[in-house]
Amino acid sequence: MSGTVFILNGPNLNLLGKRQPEIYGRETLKDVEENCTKLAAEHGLSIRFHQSNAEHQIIDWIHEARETAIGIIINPAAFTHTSVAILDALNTFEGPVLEVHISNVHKRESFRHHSYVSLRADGVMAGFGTQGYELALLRMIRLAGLQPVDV
Ligand code: CA2
Repeated sequence: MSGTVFILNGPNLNLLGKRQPEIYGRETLKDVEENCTKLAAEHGLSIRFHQSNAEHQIIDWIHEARETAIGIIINPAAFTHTSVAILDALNTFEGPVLEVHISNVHKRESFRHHSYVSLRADGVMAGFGTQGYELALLRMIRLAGLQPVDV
């Protein structure tokens, strides 16, 4: 394996696939983890996949990633729109950061249009459903230098 990518998920995403399928689809977070694990392995990467409803836990994982990860993919969920603390933590991480939203936040309520995390993210996926995680991982594979990158 040539590196580890942290995939971090914020509050209520443990309910993925179990509630509001019209917004978030039918795949569970376990399904997303399995898909990402398989894709990462195909490219010689490993992943650490986590979800928490607690802001401090997400910050602690970002700190851990500083020591061990080549990149972070994060769906901060509602903390996207509120958390300066998660932004500050991400600003201490030196590798690529990709932000994922399952839904198209720009098509939803105006309070979802602003993201603190986007001030740090190198790229943002929104509205691609749970496939957005795999698309972000493919981008991470490029950024990690495992495939050529143009921009
Ligand atoms: O679209 C996304 O991925 C969001 O990050 C999801 C957050 C929301 O606050 C953001 O604005 C956009 C909410 C996550 C809640 O996840 C659930 C999943 C299934 C059922 C209920 C909640």
